Amino acid sequence: MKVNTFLSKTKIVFDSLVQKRVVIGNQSADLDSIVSSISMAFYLTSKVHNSVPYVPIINSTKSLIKTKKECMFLFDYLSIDIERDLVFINEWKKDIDDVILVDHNELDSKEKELEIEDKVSAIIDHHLDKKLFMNAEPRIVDTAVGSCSTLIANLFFQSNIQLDASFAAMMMFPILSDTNNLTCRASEQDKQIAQHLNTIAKIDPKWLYLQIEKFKFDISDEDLITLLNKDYKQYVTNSSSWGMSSVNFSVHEWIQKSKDDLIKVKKFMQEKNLFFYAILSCYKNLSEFKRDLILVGDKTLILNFEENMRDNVSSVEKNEYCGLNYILYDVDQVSFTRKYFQPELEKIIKMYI
Ligand SMILES: [Mn+2]
Repeated sequence: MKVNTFLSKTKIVFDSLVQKRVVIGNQSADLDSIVSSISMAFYLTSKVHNSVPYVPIINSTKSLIKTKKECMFLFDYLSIDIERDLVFINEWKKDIDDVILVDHNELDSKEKELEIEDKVSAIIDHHLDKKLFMNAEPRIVDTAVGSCSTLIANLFFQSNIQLDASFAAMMMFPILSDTNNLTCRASEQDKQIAQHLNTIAKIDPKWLYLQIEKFKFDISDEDLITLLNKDYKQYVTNSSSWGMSSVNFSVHEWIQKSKDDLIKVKKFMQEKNLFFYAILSCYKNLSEFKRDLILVGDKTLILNFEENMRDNVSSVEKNEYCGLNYILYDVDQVSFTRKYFQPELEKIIKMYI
């Protein structure tokens, strides 16, 4: 079965009156989260003959997804109509009685509001294990892989479920994207799975990766707030909210050029009620990938970071502007993603609040 055929079936189920089982990715709703939810829904549906389809749910809004050019490229490639074929989290319904989490293993604040705590029955993820939902089955949390889709593709290969070329191609998108075409953060398993998928998908991985990269780094016509929202995650530590965006431009360069934008950042934080906000970049300098990081918060918190952030970053600038305190770092290695920094930052925040 093709991906778009499967999705149209799930949409019928979602709009009907039957009890629903859903698969939901993380709140950043990046390629990995979207693809993981669709492929896991198909895996669970295919495992049982004549099963009512599991419905993948996109953990974001339609309007935000439309700003993500690499996601729109994926939908285009698979002839998925985002108006017709996809379900978004704001369409949540009361008769959903089984929730599978992919690409995350704890509930975000929006999910908590939906009161689904006692409905989570399975987890497939590659982030730091928060040891929640210990009775979930399966419960696979493997931080070694670059992409959650690798873990789901592996489930397919361990079963005898037929995989259409469209599904195989779809799962290659996040694996190649998250590992820079298997050159960074790629485990042996990512490499093997990508190769295996490609025997079915038969696409040139180099071409596919370059296309994704082109769309991901094309920020020419975007305003700052859209860019900050595109790949954003919000966390709660000791009942206070903080957030972290991943962006595709150098934060240092941006601050140097347009310091006034920090006022927009201040507004962004106020709107989301954040006491602390981090922006982690991944950008291309000549042909090399680099990262920098800015941390924004009150004076004491920033001082706390200055004293405790020692590993894998070097401080570039600490400053105050329009009542915002911030510290700017160069990140030593491009392999340090948000997945790495989130628990690091959380540790330091906990010392402070
Ligand atoms: Mn992921």
